[in-house]
Amino acid sequence: MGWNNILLETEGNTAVVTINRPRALNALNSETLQELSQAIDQVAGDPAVSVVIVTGAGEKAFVAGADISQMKEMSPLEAREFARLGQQVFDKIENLAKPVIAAVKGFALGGGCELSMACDMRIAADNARFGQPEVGLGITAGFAGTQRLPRLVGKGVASEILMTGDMISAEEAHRIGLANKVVPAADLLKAARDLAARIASKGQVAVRLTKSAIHQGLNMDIERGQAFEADAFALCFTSADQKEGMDAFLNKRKPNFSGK
Ligand code: DAK
Repeated sequence: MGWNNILLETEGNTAVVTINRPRALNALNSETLQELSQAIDQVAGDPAVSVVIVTGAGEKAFVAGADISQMKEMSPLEAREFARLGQQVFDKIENLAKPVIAAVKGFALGGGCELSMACDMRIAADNARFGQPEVGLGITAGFAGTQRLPRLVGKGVASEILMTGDMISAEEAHRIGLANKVVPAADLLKAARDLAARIASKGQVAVRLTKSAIHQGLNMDIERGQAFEADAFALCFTSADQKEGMDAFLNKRKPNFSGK
């Protein structure tokens, strides 16, 4: 598909979705959000894709936030449209039945930090800078930063990041659990692909149900979460992957999963 602001490349079982507006530090305007939504639909419907990597083009930024020049001119109704669009796209990523890895180099600010948090995991380049600078613009975070950041790093640390607007380094993001690991910037995509390959080598029915149980469970009390987990576990027993995985273990061979 011909998009202006998104690149989509598939290599083996991994799709790489790149936000491609480097001159505006990949800031998210409406067109970019719409295209991102279409790219996610495309990878969702591609049976060859097991894992998705989301990254930003250029050396300086993952995504420097929602597009301030577009937001500044919005009427309240347009702002609502824009907010709804962003929330829908981020929810689509979080609910995608395939794991999504954010590969973050440079700035991941505001909507960019929030985009990375809608992904299942974040790998940070050593030059990554995360932050929620919205309070400095006189607005609150709007793409669920006030909700996802406390769930990821705890209330106290999230409050400091969201209320000061201060940026944090890749190392700090790693220390507080926002980034899974930090790698040299030149190795970022390779590290993300390596992680994707490790996940893609496992039974995909189980991987997808795991994603769903983690995500749904975080929004439930532990009893309902455990009931959901038991159902997910039971569902695995309808799959060829479960039979293959257990047979391979018992016969001391490597499993050959079909994803079915
Ligand atoms: N929007 C639009 N353009 C941006 C941008 C952004 N967020 N960030 C950078 N740019 C543009 C700059 O304007 C500049 O354009 P030109 O002047 O060259 O035309 C170009 O990218 C390069 O940026 P700089 O010249 O500023 O580069 P520096 O290295 O000097 O500084 C920086 C990099 C990242 C520190 C700086 O650009 C910066 O502070 N950018 C803004 C970061 C920011 O505040 N991000 C948060 C945006 S607010 C909501 C939904 C969503 C949101 C809110 C509500 N609802 C549902 C209610 C989300 C809000 C946000 O994300």
